[in-house]
Amino acid sequence: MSYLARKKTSKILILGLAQSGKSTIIRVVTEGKIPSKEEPYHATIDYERKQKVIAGTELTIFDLGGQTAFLDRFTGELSEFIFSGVKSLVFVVDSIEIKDISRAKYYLDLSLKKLSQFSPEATIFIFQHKTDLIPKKLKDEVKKTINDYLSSGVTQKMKYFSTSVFDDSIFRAMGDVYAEASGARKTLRPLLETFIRHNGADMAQIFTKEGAPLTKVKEISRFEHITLSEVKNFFDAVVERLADSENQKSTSILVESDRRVFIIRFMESGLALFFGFPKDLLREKNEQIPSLYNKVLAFSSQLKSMIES
Ligand SMILES: Nc1nc2c(ncn2[C@@H]2O[C@H](COP(=O)(O)OP(=O)(O)OP(=O)(O)O)[C@@H](O)[C@H]2O)c(=O)[nH]1
Ligand SMILES: [Mg+2]
Repeated sequence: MSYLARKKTSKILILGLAQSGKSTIIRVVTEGKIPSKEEPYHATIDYERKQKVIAGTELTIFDLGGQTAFLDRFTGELSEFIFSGVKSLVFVVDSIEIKDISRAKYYLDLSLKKLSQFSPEATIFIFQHKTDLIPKKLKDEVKKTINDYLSSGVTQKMKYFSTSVFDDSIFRAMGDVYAEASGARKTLRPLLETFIRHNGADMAQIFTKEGAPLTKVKEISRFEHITLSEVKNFFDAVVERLADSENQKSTSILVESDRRVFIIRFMESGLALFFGFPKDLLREKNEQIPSLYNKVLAFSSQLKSMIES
């Protein structure tokens, strides 16, 4: 056995036609910043690699240039190198450039063929992207048309997301990709469920620090009474505080609304914990806020040791 600690690694491919939005998606979800509407387009030459550690797994995201010459090379002479060892493949398709859809389908089919050859276990995601450009009334129809078209003749299971970098959808979709590729869903969720059970949180989620949700606990991780954007505003407040404090690598913040106490904790590992507790339940249980706060810190330490082990 090797004495060197083996780090868990995972490869993610982001693929799609030129200008479908791949590099923008990666920038938004790894930096947490929403771009301006008039962002100039810079084609990706060849491919770019981006590293991201999620819950102890190092993810390598391959942003593959979408110009035809590159796509032909990736699915041709380079296919073994590109498609080997892949954990997740994300195929991005522009919702508006319908004239290009058959070309997108051609490369999707070719990629799926290579994937089944070199990484048959990989999870496949379809991002029907730039949904902000579709008139509201047509959204459902466009979604159905594109997804039906892309899925025709495909035997593998594919996970569909409608996405835009101008709302929460891209964070939810990439959160799912991260959770799947890092194995975080399996490890984080049971821990979170136990915490919720013991402490009566009615809102709970583990995010990347940019705001991509990594877990799914029924009714508790999908917020209806508060949007992901609001959570991200909380995050910004924490980040500001983090910038103010010199040598603090992890930090927490407590916010109260009329009916809830929110506790947010940023961990050194780049994860963020978000909890909401109903005040009436806290009163009922005679739970004091400082003790609740300590429980969140304890949970964070537990998570940290689990991730590092
Ligand atoms: N309206 C809208 N525009 C977007 C969205 N995502 C990306 N864009 C725009 O789409 C254009 C192309 O984005 P890129 O991310 O560079 O495209 P790409 O897929 O990486 O292109 P290649 O590198 O050539 O393969 C840019 O002008 C982006 O600002 C979105 O969700 N909505
Ligand atoms: Mg690009």
